[in-house]
Amino acid sequence: MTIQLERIQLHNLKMQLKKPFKTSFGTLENKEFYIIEAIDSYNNHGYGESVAFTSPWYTEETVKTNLHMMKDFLIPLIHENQFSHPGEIHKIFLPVKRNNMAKAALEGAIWDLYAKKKNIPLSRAIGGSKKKIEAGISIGIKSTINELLHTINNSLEEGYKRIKIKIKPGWDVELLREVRRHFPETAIMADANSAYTLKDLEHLRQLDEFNLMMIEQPLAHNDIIDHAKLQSKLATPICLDESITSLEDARKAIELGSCKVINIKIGRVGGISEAIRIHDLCKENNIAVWCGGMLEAGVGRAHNIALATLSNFVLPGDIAGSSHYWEQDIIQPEVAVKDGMINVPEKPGIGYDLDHEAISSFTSDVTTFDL
Ligand code: OSB
Ligand code: MG
Repeated sequence: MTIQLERIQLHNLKMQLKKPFKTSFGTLENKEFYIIEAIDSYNNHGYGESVAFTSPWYTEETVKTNLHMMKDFLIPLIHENQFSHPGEIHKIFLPVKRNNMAKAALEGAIWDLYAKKKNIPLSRAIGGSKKKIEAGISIGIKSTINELLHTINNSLEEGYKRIKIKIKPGWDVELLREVRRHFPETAIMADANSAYTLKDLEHLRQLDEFNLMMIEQPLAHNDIIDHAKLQSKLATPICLDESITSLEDARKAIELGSCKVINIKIGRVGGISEAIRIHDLCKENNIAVWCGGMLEAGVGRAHNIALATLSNFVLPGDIAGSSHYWEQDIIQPEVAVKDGMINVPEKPGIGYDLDHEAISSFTSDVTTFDL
């Protein structure tokens, strides 16, 4: 049965992070994004969240390019094409090159709407079966090693199952040595966000002594060749993040031996459907995957939780609880982490109610498209 959308609304929100989040590419202090609300002829409401930042330092997309793409290209494509399943949206969007976060935001709203129509949780609609998922935490670059050690300690007390530490040249070997000295058994990984090149090979080889679970995206955002060379010389598994933007990217990276792990982010790969295909390909090839994060508010976080219920998400993701990021989130109940686990909601769709009062307090602008 075709899904008949009557209206799409783009709610522009701005939320302040509890603490600034520093990476090798810059510092994020607040998050501006769109909540996409898709409404069908039966008055079902589906919600998606755009994940790009205001600056193009992580990938090329921004909050403004997301709006431009959705408004001028992607919503018109939804309007012109018939579909009966969210799995068809990826193909409908194919004429538009890249702009994966804009595509994923709209597709996500349609997935939620579809699951609500079927009266099943989103996790089940995509084929997931876990009842709980493991929560990991991503810790930004701090001013001192002591501050980092304290943050790690607090995160472990809160129950998080693995600690990811952001690194960059000058904040890496010495720091990880100290971290290992204090936390000899903890599951620890490092994320470089493309801060190195192959010229740093000898430097990066020093990381092998710390028994890290993996090193995430050490080299360029668009590279898989040099990562393959680096992986052949490193004992530590390489995990790709920025470099994997599609199923094709994943296939090539696996063929070349560029990584042993892939971080799947729904926004980076253009939606849940492509994320599932990457998950399946990795499973066939014994490549472990985990769900990455983009400092999402509640709606995006709910989509990540649903995705992480698929069977090959065998490692804890960057899916922390709402209170790690926000004084107040935009869903009810908020995402809670208990003993390092998050319960997968059982209600239809994303499984959380929207806190409309909170949403309006963060909203500066709403754009409506009648279809
Ligand atoms: O590289 O995974 C990343 C945040 C912003 C941009 C890129 C990344 C991250 C994180 C945070 O590591 C993950 C999260 O807690 O949402
Ligand atoms: Mg990363």
